Amino acid sequence: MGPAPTKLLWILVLTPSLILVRPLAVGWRSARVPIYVSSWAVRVTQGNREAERLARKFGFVNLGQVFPDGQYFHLRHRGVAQQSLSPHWGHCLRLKKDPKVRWFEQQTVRRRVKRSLEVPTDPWFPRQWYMNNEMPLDLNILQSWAQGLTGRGVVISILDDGIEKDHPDLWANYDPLASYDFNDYDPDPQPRYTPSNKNRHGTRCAGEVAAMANNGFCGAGVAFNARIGGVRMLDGTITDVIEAQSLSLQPQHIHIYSASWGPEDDGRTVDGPGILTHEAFLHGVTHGRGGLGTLFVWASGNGGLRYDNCNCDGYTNSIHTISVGSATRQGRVPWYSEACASILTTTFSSGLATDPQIVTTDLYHQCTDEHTGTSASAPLAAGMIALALEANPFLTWRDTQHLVVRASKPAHLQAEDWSTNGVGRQVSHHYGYGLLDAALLVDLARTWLSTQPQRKCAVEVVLAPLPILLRMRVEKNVSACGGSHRYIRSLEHVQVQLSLSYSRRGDLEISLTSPMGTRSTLVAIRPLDNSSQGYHNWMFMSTHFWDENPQGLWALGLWNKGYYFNTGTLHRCTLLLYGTAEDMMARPLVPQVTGSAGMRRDIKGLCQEGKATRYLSPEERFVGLQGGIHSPHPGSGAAAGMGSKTKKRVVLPTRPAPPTVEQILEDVRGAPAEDPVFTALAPEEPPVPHRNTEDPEAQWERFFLQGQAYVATNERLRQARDQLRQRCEDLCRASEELERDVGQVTQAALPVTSTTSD
Ligand SMILES: *[C@@H]1O[C@H](CO)[C@@H](O)[C@H](O)[C@H]1NC(C)=O
Ligand SMILES: *[C@@H]1O[C@H](CO)[C@@H](O)[C@H](O)[C@H]1NC(C)=O
Ligand SMILES: [Ca+2]
Repeated sequence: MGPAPTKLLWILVLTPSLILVRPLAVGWRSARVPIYVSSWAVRVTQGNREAERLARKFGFVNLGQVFPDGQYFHLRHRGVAQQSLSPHWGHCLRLKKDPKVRWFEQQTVRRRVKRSLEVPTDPWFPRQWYMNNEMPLDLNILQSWAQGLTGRGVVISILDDGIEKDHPDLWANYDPLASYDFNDYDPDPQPRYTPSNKNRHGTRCAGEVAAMANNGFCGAGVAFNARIGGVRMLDGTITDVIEAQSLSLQPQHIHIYSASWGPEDDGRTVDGPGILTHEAFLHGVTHGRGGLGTLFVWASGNGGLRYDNCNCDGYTNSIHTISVGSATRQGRVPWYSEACASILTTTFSSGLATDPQIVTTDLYHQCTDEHTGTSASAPLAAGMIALALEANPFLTWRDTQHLVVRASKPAHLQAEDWSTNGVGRQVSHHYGYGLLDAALLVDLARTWLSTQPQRKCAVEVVLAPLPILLRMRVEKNVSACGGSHRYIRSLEHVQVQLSLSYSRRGDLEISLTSPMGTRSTLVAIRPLDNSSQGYHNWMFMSTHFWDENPQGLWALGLWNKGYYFNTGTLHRCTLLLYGTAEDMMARPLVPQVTGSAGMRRDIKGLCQEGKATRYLSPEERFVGLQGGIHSPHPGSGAAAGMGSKTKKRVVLPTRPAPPTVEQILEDVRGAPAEDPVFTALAPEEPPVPHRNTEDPEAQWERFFLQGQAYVATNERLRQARDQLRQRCEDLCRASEELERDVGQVTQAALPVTSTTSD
């Protein structure tokens, strides 16, 4: 009945899902028999002198006091086996007989499972105020880590001025396949070192995403187990070709591209992607990531001081990018921040000199706490999205945006323009939907079912030229392509394609009001924009109508807010609605997996209700995927599709009563070979995303089924894990009772023995 054979059996049974089971196996083993080690705790009243005397007399080594100034001493005996299944009767007897010994106990191995809310030990982590729970409303990243999500298996590339790939806090996560140098056309993205360190930007952004954790250096990245690459493309002449090549580097390998650049933030430029770059975005979202779509995360812009507006920047303004704004620690709009209708979400960054900044890796193997600007916000969001992708690898590029909308909260962010849109969400031109919450994002991601294929409905609002008046409103009653296969019930992005001439472009404020009454400013006045060029087929974009029903009266507003004698002509205006025929607000609002939490012990070993439930690591997830359940009724919802089917396939044991000592002793003789829970966790090959040529409907059908199977399996495994955890806890408790019993037996036996021996 030694521990070896049973342990072996456990390994055989448990290998499929090591991460899940490792702590449980340990817990189980401790439930069997106490293992005695070669040290004793001894209480003597007369302090160290008495302990020394005891040690000399019986051959112990005195390892000193357990508590300072206390009576408890730690003694070790070199002549005793390091681990033994029985206590050492001889030494116990001698201590028992010594009149100066008030109490003693031979120590046993206490197997303790580490609790999940581990805070990284990196020396600069305490300075990472935006993610270390130091403030009540931070990015909630510790909570996602507590669920075991750290970006494992996700690949991110920073498109910037290079990456110091041998940096001590980056090298282990560095991914050469996600890296390239398009400035020198070679595979090495190492930055070019200059006296002013101007090429430190990419390295700083990379550390925010994936700086290594618990390595005793610098801080920790948001997704510290993700793979990180860098594309060097900003340190030289930038062309459409270079941008397009950078954005389409390895689209089957890289999941997320993070970019913190764009046209000059000078408050007067209206510029966007060229033909090739536009094509790169389009190709990325349709073919990248096996057809799920590449994720492009973009910084909104640093033109705040020049009253720039990021809707005049065709990169952040693209429906294919997730545009990220910034907030200071105090929850204010930073001085550099640009507002616009295309911002989707916000993370923290620097503010005034008195505000703390972002901690990250720096050139020359250094660490900095002075990373700033909107450039610092986008990588934080990219890291958080990596956590969501780890939680659910089947998210499409649009699913991700849906989730970001739902996981962003106004929190304590201050702005003059917060307003409630037609589906009841708070939205602002400074922050989009607000501060991104990593824990909420991953919770929602886990149970999210793929959205239907994107529909696009174009509505001509103005065909014949109209003179632009001082303040005018152009209305259009829209059916949202009702009655056709392009009909849209729930909006995602809304674009307005405009051609107009105007004497001073920056004086014209343009707004769009939806049938549900949401007014979004497509461009605010830009005092420095004195151009007389107007807009030529410029695409404005707004995220503020997300999930609204587009049917009804839309209104384009044009308002001269500058020079009274400005004149102009509105040549053309097309409203482009994107979305699906599904009523997205009819989906369940809350994550469905917050149910039964397992019992857990706190640091003191007390049993208590667990707060964070740990979900699947990639290993566990892939184990689960192939055993997935394909509901014959797409649309019936995750919970419904899962429930009945699961129970037929896998008979989960009902929550067991705490086992009796006899049952535990039975367990000692060998774990059951057939455990219904583990049968459910049979290993399979992970699915490999593949390029495909299927039509969008078929592709969506596939994503939907995969996603639904994923959600169902995830839920099933969560239930199984909760039950296992409960069982483990029961066994731990019973084991401790057993240890106590054995202790009492030992103590009780000693006086008897003492009369007959020695
Ligand atoms: C828009 O058109 C629909 C259908 O023709 C009509 O029922 C509705 O009253 C119109 N709305 C407005 C505000 O004109
Ligand atoms: C706009 O302003 C800039 C700088 O103030 C000036 O150089 C330029 O000539 C102006 N352009 C027009 C069209 O007025
Ligand atoms: Ca570190």
